[in-house]
Amino acid sequence: MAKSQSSISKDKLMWMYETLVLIRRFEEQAKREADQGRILGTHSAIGEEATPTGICAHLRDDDYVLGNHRSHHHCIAKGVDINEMMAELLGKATGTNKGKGGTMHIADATKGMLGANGVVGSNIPVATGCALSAKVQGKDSVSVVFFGDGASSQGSLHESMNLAAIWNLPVLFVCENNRYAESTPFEYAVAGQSVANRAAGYGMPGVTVDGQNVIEVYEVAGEAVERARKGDGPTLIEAMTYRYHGHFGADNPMGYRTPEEQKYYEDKDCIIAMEQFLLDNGTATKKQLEEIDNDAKARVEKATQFAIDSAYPDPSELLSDVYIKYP
Ligand SMILES: Cc1ncc(C[n+]2csc(CCOP(=O)(O)OP(=O)(O)O)c2C)c(N)n1
Repeated sequence: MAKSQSSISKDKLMWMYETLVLIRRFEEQAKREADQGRILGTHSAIGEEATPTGICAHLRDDDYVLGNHRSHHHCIAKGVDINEMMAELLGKATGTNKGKGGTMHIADATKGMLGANGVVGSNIPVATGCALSAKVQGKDSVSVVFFGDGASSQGSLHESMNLAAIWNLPVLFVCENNRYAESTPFEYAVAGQSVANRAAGYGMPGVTVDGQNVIEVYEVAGEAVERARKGDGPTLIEAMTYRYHGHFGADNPMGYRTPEEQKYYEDKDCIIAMEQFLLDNGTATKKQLEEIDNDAKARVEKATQFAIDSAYPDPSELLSDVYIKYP
């Protein structure tokens, strides 16, 4: 599966596997919640678990992550509590945003998850600002922003990459290239057919990585995070990945892609590949992996019950927390 893995500790490998599985089980449950009508729907991250997992494996609570509209996997990989996440999806007062943000605004500043965001491309300058703030304050915190191939042609990315490069800011620009912006194919919409190549225009490294391979993402991210932390500036990473479900809600029409293409990516599934890797090199047994999966299912079930049992926010809370003070 990977080029080199000898330097990765067993704890880190197991954390990555647990995180991949927890995201997958959470997202499956989010779909069930939508099917039962408890929520209107979500932008599913099933199929795309490996990118934030491999990257966040290098991050601390005082590093920043900024997401987009499809961000449950970013939040879980950054350590946000899944009880609070599920409660947020259901609009409950115990949610990360006290039930007033929903799926596209999940945030937990104590974990450095500064927010998902429904406006495509909008968090890229925010992440750049976080990196500037860390630099000005003399901290070695790193800022990471995740965005899609659709967002990669937004002016906000290009303005941010330029500033990050001239100011040598500690930021990772991470494009999760899942090949479609809603139904618009990457090949049609992105000139030059590569997001990573655009880094050259800003004098920063641009790396393409297999976004279905968590170990490869981990290795590429390790170099980029280290570079940012020691003051050597930004990196652009393009992770080639795929979303298994429709753009929003699992039942969106998907006539714009073929069953063969879907199968190609499902055969490269990040969880199956990681399982095989852990078994082949003797890091874990089949039984241990099954226990991890069962544990993830139990945690998601508990989170769902927590969310269902929680109260809705009181109407008197409507205007509170409109502005927050960063801790
Ligand atoms: C500024 C803006 N334009 C359009 C939209 C509508 N919209 C929501 S998601 C999306 C596609 C984004 O595609 P991409 O960035 O590739 O992310 P993906 O959904 O593939 O993860 C669009 C056009 C929006 N939310 N914000």
